[in-house]
Amino acid sequence: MTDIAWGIDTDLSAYERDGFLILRNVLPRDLVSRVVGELTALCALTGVDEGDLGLSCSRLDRENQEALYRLYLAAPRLPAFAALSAHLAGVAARISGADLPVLSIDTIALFSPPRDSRLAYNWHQENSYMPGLPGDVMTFWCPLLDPATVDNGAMSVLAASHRLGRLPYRKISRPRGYTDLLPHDAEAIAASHREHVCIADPGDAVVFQGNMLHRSNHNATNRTRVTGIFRYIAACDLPANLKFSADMY
Ligand SMILES: O=C(O)CCC(=O)C(=O)O
Repeated sequence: MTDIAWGIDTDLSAYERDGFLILRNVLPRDLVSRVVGELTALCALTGVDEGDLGLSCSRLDRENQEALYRLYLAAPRLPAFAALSAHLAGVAARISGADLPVLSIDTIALFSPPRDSRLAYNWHQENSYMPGLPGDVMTFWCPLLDPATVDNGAMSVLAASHRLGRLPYRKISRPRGYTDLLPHDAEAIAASHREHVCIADPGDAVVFQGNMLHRSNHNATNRTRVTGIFRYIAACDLPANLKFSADMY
């Protein structure tokens, strides 16, 4: 099973086998609501308020991408976002199983506007973006506002692709400074692995290993999909550099 309810006796073995797990109801609902409330208040500071965060972000993407970018920068600094990160660190510690602390690498609010190609990522491995880290990065992907569906471009993963290890990649430049690190033979790998579209509700999380191939899909709705991304490593070493930034690759 890769799709399980989170609880004290949850069987986590599929994380090793398939490279990912869908954890149902792993986030406290009141905390997710607080994140949405704080994000909505932050978004209103841009002067755009459609009375709905998903529609406001879509309008910002059309009319003021600079303001949407500033919202993206500020969002992970919100107190409720930090509380979610602290909550998931406990889950990460349990999944990693090691008797060691877990380090938070970064926290991101991903805004995925309709009909967007700029913020939609092709197949990639998280580890490619973090070459300086000593261990495997564990990522939690959490729909925050609306359920993640096929229509709004929920993330896909390729089951068991983490077993391929770190793959060589090509850098593909995209508009406005974005870079894809596309593994060689990504399409052939996609054809030979089971693609799983991560349909999930706010409160659920998909947790996956650093070498798991995954990508965004096209958002065909009029609402921006809002996702929290939380990344951790087990502190198996004292890393020389915990920065995760574009200048590392
Ligand atoms: O939600 C998405 O669009 C995919 C996110 C993703 O690829 C990532 O966080 O690395």
